[in-house]
Amino acid sequence: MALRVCVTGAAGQIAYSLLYSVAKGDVFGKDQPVILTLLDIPPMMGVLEGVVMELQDCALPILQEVIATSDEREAFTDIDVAMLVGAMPRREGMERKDLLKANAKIFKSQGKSLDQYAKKTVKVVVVGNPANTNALIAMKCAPSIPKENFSCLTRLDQNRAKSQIAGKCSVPTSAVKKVTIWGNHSSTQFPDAMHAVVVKDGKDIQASEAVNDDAWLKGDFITTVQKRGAAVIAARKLSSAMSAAKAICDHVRDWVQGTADDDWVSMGVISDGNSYGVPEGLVYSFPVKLSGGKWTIVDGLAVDAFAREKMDVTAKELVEERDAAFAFIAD
Ligand code: NAX
Repeated sequence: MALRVCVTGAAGQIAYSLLYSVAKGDVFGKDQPVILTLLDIPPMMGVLEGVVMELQDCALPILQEVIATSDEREAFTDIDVAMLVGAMPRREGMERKDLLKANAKIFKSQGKSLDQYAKKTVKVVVVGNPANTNALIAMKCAPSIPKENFSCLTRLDQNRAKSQIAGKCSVPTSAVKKVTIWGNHSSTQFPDAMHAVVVKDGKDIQASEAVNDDAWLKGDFITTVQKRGAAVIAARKLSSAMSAAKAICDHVRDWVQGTADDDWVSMGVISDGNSYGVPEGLVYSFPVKLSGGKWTIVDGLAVDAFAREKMDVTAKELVEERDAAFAFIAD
């Protein structure tokens, strides 16, 4: 049976990398047929037609069908996975609250459509910013779908953090494990290497020992990861796209296929009020283990005063975003 996978923002730059990876089997396996449903807004239908042509021209063996549409019902009907990449971009002169309002409207509508048309088992990853709060809105507007099926992407931040540590220790990224991103996918996020492990000369050692530079781990490491998106924009004049697409593939692949026993990943998931002092009812990025298509928050990690302060700052921002966004969708 083919899996139905919806990608929104399908005419955009992240989707341009993402669609190829999904359609060639990077996420669900090289033998798993997929049907892609591509959603974008009506003015982008011409561009989307070009993307469809290119997908056809890739002649990919597992790509069974491509449906391009601006109709949420057509895009979401019976889907197994939703990659919600499309969002209203921040335009010049736009205040943060205007951006929140425009996106609250989009994710309210998409949440309702998921509720009505998608499979109840659908797995949703929200990428479009503000990703955590957009995921929360979609979840709230889709009460018939379990809350656990909604997530937001912080895997790009995790990959960035992993790569920074690997570079510092002169090891491949595969040798860095248990890196955590806490909180919001914004500049308040807390990239945390305190529990991370680096494999060096065949042995697992604490990242703090392998890095051997506490000032860096508590300073430049954190700010580099927090500001990496802005650095890419400054250099490329466009926001991260190839790396974002790769991270979406990593996120969904691990959700479906599971994490390794000796590692965890970060994803934005609903907080239950019982984990690490994070208020209930936020989509907050936690360290999670994945198995059988389900996530569990890694518990029992020690949180020192330094980490506590950073985890609270990002939680506070998410509470403010949530309260503003909920006021908008109540209209
Ligand atoms: P683009 O502007 O290239 O593409 C976005 C696409 O979404 C456009 O084609 C647009 O027409 C479409 N769109 C807008 N409203 C829509 C709607 N209601 N339904 C369907 N499609 C709609 O942006 P791109 O670079 O692809 O980035 C997409 C989103 O990802 C942005 O919101 C961006 O901020 C966010 N990002 C999130 C990241 C994360 O880690 N969570 C990292 C990368 C990226 O910055």
